[in-house]
Amino acid sequence: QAQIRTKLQNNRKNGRKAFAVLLDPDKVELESFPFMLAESVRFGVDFFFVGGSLITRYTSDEIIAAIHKHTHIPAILFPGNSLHIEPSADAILLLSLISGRNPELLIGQHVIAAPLLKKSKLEILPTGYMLVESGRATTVSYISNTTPIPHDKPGVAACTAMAGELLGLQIMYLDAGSGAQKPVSADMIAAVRQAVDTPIVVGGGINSVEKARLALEAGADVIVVGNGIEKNPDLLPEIAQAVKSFNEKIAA
Ligand code: 1GP
Repeated sequence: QAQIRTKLQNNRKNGRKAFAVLLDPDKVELESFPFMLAESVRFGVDFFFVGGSLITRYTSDEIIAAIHKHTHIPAILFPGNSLHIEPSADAILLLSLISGRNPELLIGQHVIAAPLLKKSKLEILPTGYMLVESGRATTVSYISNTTPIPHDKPGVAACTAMAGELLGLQIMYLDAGSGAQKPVSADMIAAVRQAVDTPIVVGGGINSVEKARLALEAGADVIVVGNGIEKNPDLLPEIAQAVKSFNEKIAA
């Protein structure tokens, strides 16, 4: 039942890191998609996050069907709003946008989604979602109508995560937004790591092995990469390898 949560908690206990690839239905190329899925299996991608703030082209169900056809990697919804719920996925990051003060994204959409989620077989992953300022306006900051946490205020992020954990949220997701100019800083990840015991997911602007390593060393449990792989498919095996060697070092 709670397979993904259990995996995340066990990883957290053992210091193991995980690699999630973000699949934005607006950016996936369906022709080359099976190859990308095969690469993900080959290099040990742990999770697919499926979603985006705005979906205009393919719907998530096409993407999820392909994931299920070609892999056993869990497809986790990363929804922009309650319209993005797709019951054929394996799980959903039930995001509460705790860095913002927009009640719709803190609780409003959740009320709308609750009966649907209760009926579905989706594993629910209650997640404190924190947007972090990234050097330029991202789609998510515009669409969510919220002010992100300033890049150089790790203390604000730490207190926000603490509050989220006290409210019972089980995962903290620090996101600089897709295509961010600067990813979440190592200082901020480390401050959140010190503040809470939950698994920490970090994404947005991780477009090199170096940036991935910095996030892992600072305390990220899961790193998420989307844009970087869309632009340079070789980044998938490279980052997968970096995560793997990180885990091998810990095991040794
Ligand atoms: C965005 O965390 C994700 O919500 C991933 O961002 O597309 O910049 O990798 P990128």
